[in-house]
Amino acid sequence: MTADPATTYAAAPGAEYAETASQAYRAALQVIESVEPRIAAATRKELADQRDSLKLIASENYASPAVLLTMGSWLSDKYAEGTIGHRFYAGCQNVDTVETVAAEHARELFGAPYAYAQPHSGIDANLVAFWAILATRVEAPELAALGVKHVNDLSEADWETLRNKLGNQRLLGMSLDAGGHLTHGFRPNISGKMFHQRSYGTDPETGLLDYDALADAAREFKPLILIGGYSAYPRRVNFAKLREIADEVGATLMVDMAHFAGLVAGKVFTGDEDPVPHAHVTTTTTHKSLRGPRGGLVLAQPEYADAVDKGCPMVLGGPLSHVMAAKAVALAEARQPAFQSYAQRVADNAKALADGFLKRGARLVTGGTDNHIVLLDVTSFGLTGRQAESALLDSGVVTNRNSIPADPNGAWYTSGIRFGTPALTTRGFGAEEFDRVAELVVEVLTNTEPSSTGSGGISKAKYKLADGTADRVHAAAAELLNANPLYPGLTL
Ligand code: DSN
Repeated sequence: MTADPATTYAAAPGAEYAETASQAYRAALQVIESVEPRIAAATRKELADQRDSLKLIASENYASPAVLLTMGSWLSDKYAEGTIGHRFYAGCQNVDTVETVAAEHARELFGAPYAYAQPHSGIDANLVAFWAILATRVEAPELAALGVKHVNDLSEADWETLRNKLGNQRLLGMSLDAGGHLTHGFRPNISGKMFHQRSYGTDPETGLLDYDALADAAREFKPLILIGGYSAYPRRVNFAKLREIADEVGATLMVDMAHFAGLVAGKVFTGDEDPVPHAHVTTTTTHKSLRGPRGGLVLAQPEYADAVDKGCPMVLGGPLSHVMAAKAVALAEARQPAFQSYAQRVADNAKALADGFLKRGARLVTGGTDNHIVLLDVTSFGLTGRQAESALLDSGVVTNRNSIPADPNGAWYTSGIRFGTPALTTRGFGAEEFDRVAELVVEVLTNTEPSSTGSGGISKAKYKLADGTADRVHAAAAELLNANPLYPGLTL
């Protein structure tokens, strides 16, 4: 089960400059230690912990040392509100270069007419997209009808009317328990408060997206914005169909590809499964399957580009220039052929993990996967997601609990565990290792039982892991991890 070094190198950029990166990190940690030793210690410990655990959180990955090192610079110190070549501060020539290069790589990689690299996170990217769509679809026509160029020129009464219109638009997104995201209209999130929202779900029998039901919901609700994309749906989406539905009802199609941007960049999702040519506006984070720094990105068709470009001051303050620089480095990495083999392995490995669960009798939402996510229904083990997540963590397997459709245990305890393959694929794991991961997970869950509440009931949080299980699984995981080292050659 030893990883092929050639594949590991291709999958995890950085091994070729590991010694230089080691020197850089040793020096940096020495400097940090001289100021606040606890932070140096926590930073060292985080690497050790990540090296020693099976990281299966679908939204996490391991960025290359080049990406990580890029963030530790004086670019962090520069304010650069505005856009490229049009800043509200002097001295932004180097930030202009950084943002230009990041946007250029994003456009080339995704084949997008326009890219905006400033959002600090996924929620920021989505807020920029929402307001750019509102500005284009609602504000601009209203201003034109009133013969006014800028909102500041509106009378108080007209501004009040426009504000009410902007705040009363409709949004249709995937429901949280079907796999949608908080920012797609979930009521406690700002997206559910600023929009009149409704959600679409999945077929109750198959767990799959039902395009006919979605079209019916769109026809009835007539949203201004139809959102595609997910954070826990284990299947591919036909974005050409979503665009047809959006066009039929006059909606703008916005796709949040945060989870699967790496599969789009790596050309695993092409044609109808590639959202970028179909969506009017596409948003993403840069740190999940895309394997870059923590941050956001917006791609847009030309008719939305000007409005997206006003992300600052519309929604954002000063861009994080050091992170935009790291986005540029990560996007440059993603344009290398090796990234495509990594992306294909992410999808192949998810299938291997799903097959490993299925052949051991576990129940998966939708019966399998064809992206990077596997959603395990743990009620078949008699557990809640909370109990399963904790028992797995005790055994060195890091996951997160997740709702499943019509979840009987609600959004806190949940009935599912979401698994993702990007991080361990970056480490070099292949199908054989993922089958072994499935075996270890099943071993933990079959050896876990719920505890009583103390007042006669069954707890949704407390559990008992059979003696010896955690040690056995830790040891088996260590074998897999040692054969596929994280940041090979990097020593602190
Ligand atoms: N928290 C991310 C995820 O785990 O999917 C999305 O925001």
